[in-house]
Amino acid sequence: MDEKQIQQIVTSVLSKLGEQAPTGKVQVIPSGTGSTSDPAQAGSMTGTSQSSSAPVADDGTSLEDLGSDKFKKWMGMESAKNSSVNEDLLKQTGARICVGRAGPRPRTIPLLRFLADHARSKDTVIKEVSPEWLKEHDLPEVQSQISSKDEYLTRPDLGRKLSAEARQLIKDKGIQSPTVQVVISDGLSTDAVTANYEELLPPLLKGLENAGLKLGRTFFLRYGRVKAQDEIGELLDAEANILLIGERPGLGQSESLSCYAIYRPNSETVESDRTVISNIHQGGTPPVEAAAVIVDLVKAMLEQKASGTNLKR
Ligand code: B12
Repeated sequence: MDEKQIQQIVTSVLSKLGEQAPTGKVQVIPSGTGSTSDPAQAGSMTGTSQSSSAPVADDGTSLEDLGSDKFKKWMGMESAKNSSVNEDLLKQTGARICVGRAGPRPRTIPLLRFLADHARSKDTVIKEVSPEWLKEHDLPEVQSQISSKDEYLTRPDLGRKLSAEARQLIKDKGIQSPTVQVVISDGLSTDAVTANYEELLPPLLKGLENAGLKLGRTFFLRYGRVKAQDEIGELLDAEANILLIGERPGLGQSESLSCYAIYRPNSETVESDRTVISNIHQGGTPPVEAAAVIVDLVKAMLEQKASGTNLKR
């Protein structure tokens, strides 16, 4: 995709949301210089001798980021019949392919990347969204009936219910009978919240506002599970509830957010009443594009007074 096409997409998404096109040009950040499209760099990493395949320290103080494109797009197969096919495949996915092997064992770079991805995934589950971050984004915090990360992981049932304090705070600080109530929750990925917030929340709220909808006050739900959105929606008598929640991370994607949407949630709500838009992150549905998709989804839900399997899209 060239710069002009990217500029056009950004302009059309922003205009859908009722926003002005940016005055400056969209900045394209070049992908890892060591990708296979750069034979000089690739050569230095795929080098036939074992010693040259080790990543080098950039400034003598730290190793290179094993999660960078340079490593994700690393070509580990050295004797492919038609290497251009593999190179083409590599360009199209962040999946762990074309990593090669050293006899029956993984090669060093894919092994290190695997360990780094695994560590990143574990970190994002365990980390907390800091109170400072919430303050900076003016998000009132409420909590489920969970009191620690350990409990969160072992008691999903309690993550689906609000604590007594949370119920009170939502009643006190929330706006009653909104058309749309937005909630953001850490769920299974803290990075999903912090990495996507800036590009998702402001355009989403602006888009809903421009559609003339009455918005509730956005809350942050700590230790949340999807079903907690029903209780929040019911407490505030919201027509539509939108929950943005961190997804279970994979090995290679730990910043993915999902939007679970439901029309008139209540205690009788079942999973098939819910609609999900998943994989919101820079390498999936980009957050700014997701904002436009969610605005359209909300409009359809309100028009049809339905969500989940009852909604025609
Ligand atoms: C874990 C998971 C499951 C688990 C959920 C068990 C559990 N209690 O956690 C199981 C295996 C049961 C499952 C089942 C299904 N899943 Co599923 N699931 C996921 C996964 C890998 C992670 C979800 C997550 O992290 N949620 C956040 C945490 C915090 O939520 P939670 O409260 O702990 O758990 C709730 C959600 O996970 C939710 N949920 C999970 N899957 C789905 C699917 C739909 C359509 C809905 C409405 C809700 C839902 O149900 C759980 C209980 O309330 C995602 C992949 C992704 N990238 O998001 C796919 C994903 C969400 N699932 C998907 C699908 C299609 C399904 C099924 C319809 C498969 C089927 N044909 O039966 C069913 C529907 C289940 C339902 N709840 O209605 C798709 C949705 C595609 C879409 N955009 O519509 C995804 C994106 C996978 C994919 N790429 O295809 N799923």
